Amino acid sequence: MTNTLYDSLFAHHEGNEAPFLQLDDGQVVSYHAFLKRAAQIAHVLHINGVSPGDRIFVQAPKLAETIALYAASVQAGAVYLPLNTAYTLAELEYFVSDAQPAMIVCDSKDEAEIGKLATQSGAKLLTLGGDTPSLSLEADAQRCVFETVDRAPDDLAALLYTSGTTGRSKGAMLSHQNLLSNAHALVDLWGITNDDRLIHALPIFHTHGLFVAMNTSLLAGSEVRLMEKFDVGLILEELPRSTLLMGVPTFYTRLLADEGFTNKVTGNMRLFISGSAPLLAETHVAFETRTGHLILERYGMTETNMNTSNPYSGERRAGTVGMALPGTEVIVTNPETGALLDQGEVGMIEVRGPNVFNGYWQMPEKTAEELRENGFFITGDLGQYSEDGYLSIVGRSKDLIITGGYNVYPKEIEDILNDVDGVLEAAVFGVPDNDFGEAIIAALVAEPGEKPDTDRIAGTIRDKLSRFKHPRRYELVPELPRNTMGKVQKNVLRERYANKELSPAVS
Ligand code: MLC
Ligand code: AMP
Repeated sequence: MTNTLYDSLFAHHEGNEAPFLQLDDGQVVSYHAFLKRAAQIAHVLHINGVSPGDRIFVQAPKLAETIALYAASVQAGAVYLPLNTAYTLAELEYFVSDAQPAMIVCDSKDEAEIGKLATQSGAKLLTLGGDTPSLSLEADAQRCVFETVDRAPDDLAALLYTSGTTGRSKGAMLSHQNLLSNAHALVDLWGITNDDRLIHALPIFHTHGLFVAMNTSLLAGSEVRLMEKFDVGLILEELPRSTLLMGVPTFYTRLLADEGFTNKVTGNMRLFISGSAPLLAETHVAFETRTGHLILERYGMTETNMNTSNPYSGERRAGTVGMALPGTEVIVTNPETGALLDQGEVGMIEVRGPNVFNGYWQMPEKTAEELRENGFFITGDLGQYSEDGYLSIVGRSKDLIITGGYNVYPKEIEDILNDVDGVLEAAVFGVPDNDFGEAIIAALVAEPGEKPDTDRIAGTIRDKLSRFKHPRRYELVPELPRNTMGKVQKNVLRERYANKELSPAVS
């Protein structure tokens, strides 16, 4: 047995002095130096008791060291579990209890708070970032060579939590094969090589920034301009010496809103890729008019990595997500019967292939509901094929809001709002937003004779949920619209509030 994921992404760079990561402070980390650091960190995992298959729980800043921790986790045969840096302690508590990690790695500034979680769960705590990060200090003392742990293609490499319609997050179990097959497909399709220089401004705790962007760069040996966060000014500076940008639609609308974004600064660029949320056809057109470049839109999800992509060489069609990746099957079925539908008919998108995950962590019933025995994963996205084979996503059967590329399940927010004194019931939904694509609104029905205080409610939400999940507005309504079955009609609420001016964010 070997560890093909480690060998393919990392080991082959042994001795490669070419630049891998270029950081905001100008520091450059070569592939060779990166590998040595990853090996030192793999020793730290080992001596702190991390065994193959153990989860490493990571809520850490976007640093070269954090990416080396990901590499070390793969090399040591562990399961990498990255978490949104916006998550509150209350949110993290659930993930720790569910995943039972052997190690927690957090930002040094959060050591005291997250230390309590580590103590409760019995996990070893190490830190990254700041002046005296314990993981880095321990790594400094280790050897730069680590004997790679054998892993089979089906063994887990990562556990990524996605929120669920029931309000409870589910851990998607991603295998070595899932990650590697997808990286190969994308590198081939998008023609990524070691001549590329990627502007990396996405977070590194989700599929997009960690796997799509980082794994493809590692496989191809590209240079990565690692930005701590998305910043229009910095991107404008870097574009003339870069070739590739991967982003969510907000990246592109924000770039277009800046006059400095011209065909001059994009002259050296080879490819702009968009995904994680729908790219409006008007953004696609405005982008081409301004720069001469056609954004390449692709479609994926946490459970499946990438499923479809517009062609690199053929027509990139606005409003569509292109065709299935080579090796992956993407079909549209009748949501009730599962029967295959014809081109032009709208139905459930289902996906099968080496990219599709192994199931949800310790949730066999949920896995059985969404992953068919024949291997097709029921995505919850509704789509339609054109006659010439382009897939369009036309809606979702799941009650999901996507804001700036982050998924938010209304149920999680509604559960908290429904528990607030004076609130009879709540409905949370998304309305179109120029910047984030969708913005969150909460409609509240008061208990008879009560008048809920929305500032106090916003305070309750603030303590419990990440900032990106906070409703931007609360609306007190006499009742929620319902259909004859008694189900709340969110489409009616969405239409009712779609064109209303959003008041400043409630924080
Ligand atoms: C930040 N805020 C958000 C937000 N991001 N609110 C809603 N939705 C978001 N996505 C909050 C901030 O906390 C801040 O709160 C206020 O909104 C304004 O913040 P900002 O400074 O304008 O935001 P910024 O930090 O620039 O972040 C915006 C962003 C970021 C779009 C760059 O959200 C981002 O990087 N999104 C990418 C998400 C991603 O990687 N998704 C991939 C998932 S994988 P305050 O308190 O100041 O008001 C996946 C599979 C696939 O979906 O197919 O790829
Ligand atoms: P996540 O669970 O964060 O992986 O988000 C996956 C979801 O994002 C998918 O199920 C889709 O609903 C959505 N998504 C991803 N890419 C696109 C796209 N290009 N267009 C529309 N929706 C997308």
